[in-house]
Amino acid sequence: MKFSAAAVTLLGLGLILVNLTGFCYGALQVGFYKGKCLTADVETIVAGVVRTRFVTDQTIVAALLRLQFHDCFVKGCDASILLDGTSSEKTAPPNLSVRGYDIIDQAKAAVEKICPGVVSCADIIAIATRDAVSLSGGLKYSVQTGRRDGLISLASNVNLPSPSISVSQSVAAFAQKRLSPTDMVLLLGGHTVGITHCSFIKNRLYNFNNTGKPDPTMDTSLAKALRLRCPQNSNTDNTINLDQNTASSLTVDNSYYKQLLLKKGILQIDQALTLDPSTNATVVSFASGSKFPVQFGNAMVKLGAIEVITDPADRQGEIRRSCRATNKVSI
Ligand code: HEM
Ligand SMILES: *[C@@H]1O[C@H](CO)[C@@H](O)[C@H](O)[C@H]1NC(C)=O
Ligand SMILES: *[C@@H]1O[C@H](CO)[C@@H](O)[C@H](O)[C@H]1NC(C)=O
Ligand SMILES: CC(=O)N[C@H]1CO[C@H](CO)[C@@H](O)[C@@H]1O
Repeated sequence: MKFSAAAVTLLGLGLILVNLTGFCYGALQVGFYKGKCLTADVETIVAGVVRTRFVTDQTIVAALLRLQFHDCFVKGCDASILLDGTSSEKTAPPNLSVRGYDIIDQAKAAVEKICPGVVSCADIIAIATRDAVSLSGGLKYSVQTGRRDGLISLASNVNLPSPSISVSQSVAAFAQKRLSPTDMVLLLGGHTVGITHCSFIKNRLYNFNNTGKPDPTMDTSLAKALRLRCPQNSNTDNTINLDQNTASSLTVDNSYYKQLLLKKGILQIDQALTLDPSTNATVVSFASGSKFPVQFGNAMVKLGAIEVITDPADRQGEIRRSCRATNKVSI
């Protein structure tokens, strides 16, 4: 008895020591900015900017979701995607058509005006994305904050999955970020809003897997309609809704999974989720019932926690003054 009490005390001391030496990183938390800005609430300021923009442009939901995914999958959720520069992340080909930078600038300007030097750009991405999701029919999940902004942004770090990746390759890419196959299926549910371009799916429409034929796993009438929208030898790169249910192509709901079961997935990886034994049951389960909103929120929180910098003592992080540049001359 005595011995174990002493052991517990020792263990406790050890944990305190570990904390003092900074070995244990500060964790993300809900409401990190509560009380940090004396005259206003940080999340309320960001929400106002997002709401105002949403009134005139509902496509910001898709823009912000994709922006957060691309930020978090490359060097963690540290706003590295926002840095300008001739060879920064945003100049890498997969960024092509990533949007929403201006909304983050606007939200940053609004918080800096009231509370300078306090709120990271990485947190603004997470808060703004959560707000956009909730404005478009999704759940207002409790967003975690406390991230610091990174100092490095290199196009050569960008290694994002391609739309024709196989399910097992995609599972592996998400596993590298400590996300499960279920998290992956949920996060790909982000494709319930937004658009893609013909260039990403032409292979499925005309010459799938070098067969000279369309992808047999796509609904034949959808393939026919998309061939009209995406002529084989045209230079115009038209856009296509990722959620083919026109009534909900701007809504964060489970319609994406229902469309997949109708063989109306747009990207190859979307449809592949119904074909692979490691993901097909998950698709079926989210296509019905009401589990999606809560679980999507949970998955977004996990996405937002990838490789974050939270410790102020960590020399790799800072609170940027402008989201487009590091405070010091960049390295
Ligand atoms: C294997 C993983 C993924 C692949 C291969 C992938 C691929 C793509 C591609 C090719 C596009 C179309 C880009 C264009 O035509 O301009 C796209 C759009 C989009 N992606 Fe993903 N994606 C993946 C995961 C995710 C995740 C995890 C999210 C968010 C949770 C997400 C959210 C979006 C959104 C919202 C759009 C529409 C963007 C817009 O309308 O501006 N994607 N994705
Ligand atoms: C594409 O073709 C290769 C080689 O024939 C085959 O192994 C692979 O399974 C095919 N992929 C798809 C998605 O049909
Ligand atoms: C998933 O695929 C496996 C293997 O093809 C199959 O046995 C199973 O019934 C499928 N599950 C669902 C829910 O479709
Ligand atoms: C916003 C931005 O920097 N977009 C770039 C994305 O990548 C393409 C291709 O590398 C560039 O041409 C864009 O300027």
